Amino acid sequence: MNFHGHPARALALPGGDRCVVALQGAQVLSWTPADGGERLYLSPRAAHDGTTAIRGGIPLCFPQFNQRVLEGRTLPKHGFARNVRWAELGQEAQGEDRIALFVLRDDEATRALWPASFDARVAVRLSPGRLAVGFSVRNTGAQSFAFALALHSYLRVADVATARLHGLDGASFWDAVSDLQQPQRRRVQGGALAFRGETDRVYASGGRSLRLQDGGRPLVLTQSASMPETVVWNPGAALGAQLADLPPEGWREMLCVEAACIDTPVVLPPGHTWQGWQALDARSR
Ligand code: TA6
Repeated sequence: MNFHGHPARALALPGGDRCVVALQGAQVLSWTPADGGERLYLSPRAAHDGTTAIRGGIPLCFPQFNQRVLEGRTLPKHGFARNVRWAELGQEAQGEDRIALFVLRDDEATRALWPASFDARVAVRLSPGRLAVGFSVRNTGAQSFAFALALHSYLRVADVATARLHGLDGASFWDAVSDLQQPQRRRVQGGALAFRGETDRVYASGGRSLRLQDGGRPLVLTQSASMPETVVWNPGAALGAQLADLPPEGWREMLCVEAACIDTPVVLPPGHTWQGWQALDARSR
């Protein structure tokens, strides 16, 4: 199928839950639980040329986060996994759930950017009221390699100014807006997180379950212990206006809450596999 210009695959449950995954980046672009509307933000101005990063959904940042340098090489911002087409391995049913599996292996183009032999998989699991994205990577080469990653989820909110993110009270964080020149500086979150202007923080969230309150629509976010950080990003009006692939008011309708493994890159020895996941739960509780 084609979804807003992106070659994609759809997953659907008999109860009405649905999600759509682009082949580029194995990136979830849409998730609509049966008893509600769209829960992910996809910019109407997102590129769909097959190689430019798609602004919205759940991009996978791999093998680096933002513009950090790994193993002496400068990789593209947020790595290359989100810029390339993944192969679909198929779909399967497990109980009430449906799972779609995608794979990316190293090739000449990836090795030119990052000298690693790998087999990376994305598993998108759609359950009633719930969406989980799992990522695994196996080192298929003879040398260890290091990587950082994030599931850079763009959540749809009615108005970011009234949204609140609960669950990070007491967690330490690094603020990329105010402390960019002080990478070691840490602050501590007090209470729920509200959004006034540009927000770009890396929280040591260590297994906490978070709750995004957006009007009457709560969303519970969980992530694997292998992803010890949560990045919270909203560009605000000024930076939002500079992003050509975001409409002028688009920043109001999105909030990125990203499961991440950034501060200490993973070092993966030959033959070993690393796994991580993030789950979004819209079931009322
Ligand atoms: O996750 C937050 C962040 O690293 C921000 O600093 C911001 O740059 C954002 O990701 C989006 O990056 P992108 O390359 O997709 O425009």
